[in-house]
Amino acid sequence: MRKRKLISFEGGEGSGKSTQIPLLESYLRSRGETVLSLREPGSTYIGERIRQLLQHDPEASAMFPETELLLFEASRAQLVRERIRPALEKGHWVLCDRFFDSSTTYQGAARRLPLEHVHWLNRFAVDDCVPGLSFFFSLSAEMGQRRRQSKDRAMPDRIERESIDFFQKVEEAYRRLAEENPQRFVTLDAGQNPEEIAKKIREQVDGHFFSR
Ligand code: Z5A
Repeated sequence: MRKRKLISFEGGEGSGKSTQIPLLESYLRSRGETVLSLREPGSTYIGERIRQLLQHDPEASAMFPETELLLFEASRAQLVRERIRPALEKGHWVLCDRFFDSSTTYQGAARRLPLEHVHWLNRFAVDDCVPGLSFFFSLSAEMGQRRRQSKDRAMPDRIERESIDFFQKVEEAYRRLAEENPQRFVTLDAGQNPEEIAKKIREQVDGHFFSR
């Protein structure tokens, strides 16, 4: 079976996902491919409204973890049906800045919601749209926080205000996920320079999608 041309970019905050997505997009376009780059939560009207509520609304600071999970899943369900599945059906590529693994690591591992509920909701939201390849940008939580602070001097959003312990749990959970799913995940050392990481990503994409 041909691999789904859906690639997710996962990892902690500041790990370099948003830097790499446009580089892979340009590479794929240079090969004549049509590419759609998306982010989670967001990338639909409904998803962007949910993003605002989840991250930036000062009145939403008392959100319960269960509510948070359901809002991420609602944004995802909309994104899959409105944009991801139609693009894949046309044979286009979809690059996603975070996808359902973020709910497993942030809401499951760090917020300690029952993993069986998180997995069930992930499946309900994405249906058959599972990535053909997922990159995990591995970086210490401390380094990620420093990078994020140097990029964005605005007030941290609701999730960015969590403790370093929270982000360490996220990083550990990603490591476990990548180990448990070696057929889908490629772990990248996100401490390397951006050009080196971009080269590794291109090599992996070539190997997974173009060399068979
Ligand atoms: N979340 C959740 O809890 N559950 C879910 O299901 C989903 C999401 C889908 C969305 O965050 C938040 O929602 C996120 C998880 C949660 N919260 N946190 N924390 P977002 O979209 O607002 O932001 P983010 O995904 O966390 O990404 P980010 O902070 O924008 O970081 P990034 O995209 O991984 O990194 P970057 O912007 O490419 O790079 C950060 C800085 O480092 C920047 O100045 C770069 O120039 C620099 N950089 C990048 N690469 C390098 C290298 N290789 N070396 C040195 N410096 C670099």
